[in-house]
Amino acid sequence: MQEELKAIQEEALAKVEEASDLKELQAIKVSFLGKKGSLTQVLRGMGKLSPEERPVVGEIANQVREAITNAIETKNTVLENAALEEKLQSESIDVTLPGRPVKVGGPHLLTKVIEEIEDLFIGMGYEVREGPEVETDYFNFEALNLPKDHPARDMQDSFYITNELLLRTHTSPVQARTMQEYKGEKGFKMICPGRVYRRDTDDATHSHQFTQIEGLYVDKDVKMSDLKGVLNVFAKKMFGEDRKIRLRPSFFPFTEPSVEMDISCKVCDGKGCSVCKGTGWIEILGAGMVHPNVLEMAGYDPNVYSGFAFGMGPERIAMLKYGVNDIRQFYLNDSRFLKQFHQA
Ligand code: 2NL
Repeated sequence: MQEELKAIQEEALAKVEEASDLKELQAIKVSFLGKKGSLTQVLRGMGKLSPEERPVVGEIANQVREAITNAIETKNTVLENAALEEKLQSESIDVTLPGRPVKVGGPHLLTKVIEEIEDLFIGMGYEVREGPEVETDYFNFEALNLPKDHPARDMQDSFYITNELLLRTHTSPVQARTMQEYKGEKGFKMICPGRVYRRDTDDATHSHQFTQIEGLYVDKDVKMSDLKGVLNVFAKKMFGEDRKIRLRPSFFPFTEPSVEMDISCKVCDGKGCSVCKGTGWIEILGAGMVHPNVLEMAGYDPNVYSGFAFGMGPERIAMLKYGVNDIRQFYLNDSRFLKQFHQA
């Protein structure tokens, strides 16, 4: 029996030594020390031994069990370390690999142009104001010298919500509201950028919703020459110092006199080409001296105060500056169009 135990120990130690993974080691443990394991089987036969033999064999059996248990434990640690090492190796990250590029968005071209115009006027002391897109008939038309029966109300077909409410057709109501807020008591300079709406059929140059930036300067002694000076600075900063401007007489119900401003064509430098349709000039905006009726309705005494106002379409400005030939490009959000205007 002692021989048998020795043989089991030898066999067990050899197998443990050869075990190549934890699963195999566990199987070896069961096959020797488990309920039906070979050591257990031998120990079951101890009952047949004589009382003298029993303690001797018992001690040897314990030694064998301990030897096998120790060997398994040692091997277990070795295999566990090996398994951990392999896991670390296979899951290791190569920190020297270049990162995957992250796609970054940027402001819309129209947003950039609007912000550029805002910055320009902020630099000249103008405050930026916004107002509601759903307006009252009063602020959108009445306060701007467009009474109910005024033919200009047909000129710009509007989206009415009720008899008194509509989607604003220009940003002028923001200016009318601002004048009213200052109660005719002091001068101010402001611009108001924002979305406006008109019942137009969309095509390359028309959209039923678009943006506008209007400016207003009210004070004692504001003159037409002030308007011309400010517009000249704007045109040159926006389109280049070598641009020239000219003012042509025009008509708006809310200004008198009214003008339209052209800049000299950048493509042909005023000689005449297809871009300026042979005229050498490109129309940029409308402007004028605020109509006395508009000042008066807002609470300003037109005998004491005067003002100039102007209005422009950022889409048109952006189209001219960046060579965009269809206004609908601004609203389609086709990334192939948009990403051309992202700088790194
Ligand atoms: C254009 C022309 C213009 C104004 C807008 C204005 C506003 C007030 C009083 C007087 Cl509160 N005028 N705005 C004046 C002249 C022209 O816009 O062609 N816009 C795209």
